[in-house]
Amino acid sequence: MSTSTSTTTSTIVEAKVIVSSPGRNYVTLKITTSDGVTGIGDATLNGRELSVASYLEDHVCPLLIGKDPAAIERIWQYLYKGAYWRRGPVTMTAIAAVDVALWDIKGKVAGLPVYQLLGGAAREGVTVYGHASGNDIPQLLDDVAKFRDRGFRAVRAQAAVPGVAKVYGMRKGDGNTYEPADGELPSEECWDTGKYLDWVPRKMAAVRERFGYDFHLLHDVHHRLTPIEAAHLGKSLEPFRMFWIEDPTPAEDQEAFRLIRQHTTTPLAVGEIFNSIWDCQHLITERLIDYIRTSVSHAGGISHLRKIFSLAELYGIRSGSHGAGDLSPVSFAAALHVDLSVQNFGMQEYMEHLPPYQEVFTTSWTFEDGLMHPGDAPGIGVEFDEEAAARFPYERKYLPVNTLADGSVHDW
Ligand code: EZ4
Ligand code: CO
Repeated sequence: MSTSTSTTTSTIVEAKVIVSSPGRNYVTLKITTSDGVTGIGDATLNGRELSVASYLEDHVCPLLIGKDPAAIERIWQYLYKGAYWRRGPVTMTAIAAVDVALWDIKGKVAGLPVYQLLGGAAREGVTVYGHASGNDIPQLLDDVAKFRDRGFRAVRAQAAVPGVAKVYGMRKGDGNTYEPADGELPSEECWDTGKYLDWVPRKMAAVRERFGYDFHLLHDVHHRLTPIEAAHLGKSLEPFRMFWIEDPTPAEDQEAFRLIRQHTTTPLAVGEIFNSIWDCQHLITERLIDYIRTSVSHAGGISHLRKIFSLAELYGIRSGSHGAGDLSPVSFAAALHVDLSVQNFGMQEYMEHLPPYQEVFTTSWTFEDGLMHPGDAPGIGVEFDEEAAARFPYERKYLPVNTLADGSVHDW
């Protein structure tokens, strides 16, 4: 039986997975149609890259050949329902890569940037936040100043915790990245909740004292607290009017957010490790959060992310897409198209990619006065140079593992 749902006679003739490391590992899916149109998607799952590459190469690419590239929703459902084994980071990242590549193709065929296909621009630009960090407060303040001087309207502030050797969010050297997943084997960090809880309000007080309240201030807790500890942190940060605190607790436990919320008016954001709308359902419908931070690449692509954001819109919850450097420029551009077009956009994370990524990915987005725009090139607006990618072979890398002082494993 024919599965074609449009009038085009175009079919998918090739689906290829390219793993490369221009600055860090990226997995890219390239789909080609019988009309010679190509589309690209990002299938990067930091520290577990090859599993998605295999899922695509061994199990998904063969299914795409001969299918109608215009039938994005049908292909999405075919890969999701047709696999029987649903959800999970590997599956949903693979589906996301297919989805984004097909939107890229649809845009190129139509001669329109993807945001136009999604309904057009709902705003002039996308507010992004930069990543400031420092080994102490003066260094952090210098870094915040740099972002403000560049025009950023929002800054995330992370800093070393006195007495804790290595902490999430700290840059290594002068590069833009802070967690390049730096070892052949995982490095270890040692966590101390008490020291952290004492320190964060002092740090935020210093930032507000120096720069005032005329910009958005954010902070990532990175899943490390219990609900009652997170409630304590939220309360202690209320004077500094945070835009949000992100991932306060390990979010498998959606109900935990009810307790945090009963105690604090500091806005809550969560979702970067979620993979589907089902991971967000309870948090959204019970109004337990303020921002949903699912990403294009780890939550099923543009098609699925839009469904999540539409559900959130019903409940007055805004978007805040994950945009760390381990999401390739393809995902980041795709996120900008979604951000520009949805009514309930809140904030977009922007962690600049590491050189020499430009040798492989050519982007058309712009940054001006704190706002980003995906550009008006047809499709996603990112070009991928396969020959250049071949110069940067895959390198095995892991994210760090976190332990407590007694040696037990803690959330990283
Ligand atoms: O640690 O994407 O908000 N950003 C983050 C990220 C995550 C990485 C993990 O691969 O928390 O920096
Ligand atoms: Co985060």
